Amino acid sequence: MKVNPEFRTEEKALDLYNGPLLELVFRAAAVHREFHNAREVQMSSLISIKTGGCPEDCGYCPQSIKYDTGLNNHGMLSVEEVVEFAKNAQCNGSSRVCMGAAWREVRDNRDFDKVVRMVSEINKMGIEVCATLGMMNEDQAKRLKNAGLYAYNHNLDSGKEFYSEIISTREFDQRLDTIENARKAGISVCSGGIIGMGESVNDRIGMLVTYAAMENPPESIPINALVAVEGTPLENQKPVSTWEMVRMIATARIMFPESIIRLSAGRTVMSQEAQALCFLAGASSVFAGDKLLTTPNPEYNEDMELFEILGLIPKLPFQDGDQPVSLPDETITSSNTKRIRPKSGFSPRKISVD
Ligand code: SAM
Ligand code: DTB
Ligand code: SF4
Repeated sequence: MKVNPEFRTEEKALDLYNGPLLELVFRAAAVHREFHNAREVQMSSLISIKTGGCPEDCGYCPQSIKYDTGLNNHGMLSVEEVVEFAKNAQCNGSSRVCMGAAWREVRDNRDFDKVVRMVSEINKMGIEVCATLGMMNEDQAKRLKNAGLYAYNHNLDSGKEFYSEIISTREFDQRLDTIENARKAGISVCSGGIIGMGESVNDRIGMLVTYAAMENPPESIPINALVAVEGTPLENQKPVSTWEMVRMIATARIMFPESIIRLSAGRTVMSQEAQALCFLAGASSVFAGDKLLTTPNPEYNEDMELFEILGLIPKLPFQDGDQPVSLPDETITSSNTKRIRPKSGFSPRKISVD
């Protein structure tokens, strides 16, 4: 059962979210045990392959060019750097590596060629590869799939009404289009949201109901607590309480019994007890490693200590789907590049103009 038909409407889902907390957790824990091995936690390691300088104005994001957050921007990492990161992540028990780029959208240029190579190399290591690169069209999604991409992360972040209050440079419906393009290419979808941005409970539920209306809801639903970064418009937001996080996770677990519910950003300020309650409420995944994209995350050793206390174990890769086959990449981009006139004595080279 991908979506629980009982909670397809906003009214029903709201009742569920607002119900007595311990009843909600109890029910979520039961659903979790019916559909999953509740001892297993899927660990994903995040790496920012291109950091900062993003033209979008997402009010929560330290990587937007519109806000001065003192971030150390960097251009594309090399394929070797990313493969090295993936090897470490695999040794530490991660079953998935997720590569993030501070892009509005994927462009058919040499940076994308590089991402395709990264996907192929990491997939061949026998670990799930995810990417979060902004908007992408169907051809780009197919190219990533052919390279061996397992999942694509593209969050709706909140309900449609609240969306325009935090982002003005793109539309909610454009997010839906990219999710659809990933689907058409046969890529597993990771899509969720952030709580604590000043949205109402209706906005949170609005997002979940949008996923519930999809023919195929996301296989993975990250629930992030806002990391309020100085310099962003949301820098002074009051932190979300554990109870709100638990309610959101439990509601998502009951609505989407088969999906991975990911306890995502915000764990550095959560106690072990609070995280334990989130696992009990049906969270089945975390981001592992001391950094998310640009902000801190619990150290690997801290997580292992928590897993030991709670009797949790890392989930192995490809338990929910087959490993994709990495096909040779035939689309090496030459558009968006132009030849520059060589100075005497130099051989011609190409520069990117995107
Ligand atoms: N640029 C791409 C995009 O927006 O889809 C990919 C990277 S973007 C940083 C990925 C996701 O990180 C966002 O959709 C948002 O949900 C999450 N995120 C960004 N900043 C955050 C913050 N300060 N706190 C919590 N989550 C955040
Ligand atoms: C998701 O839902 N959360 C992750 C991942 N998908 C890409 C990102 C969280 C980013 C938190 C802020 C930062 O570290 O820059
Ligand atoms: Fe850019 Fe993504 Fe950050 Fe928005 S969330 S500013 S699109 S990197």
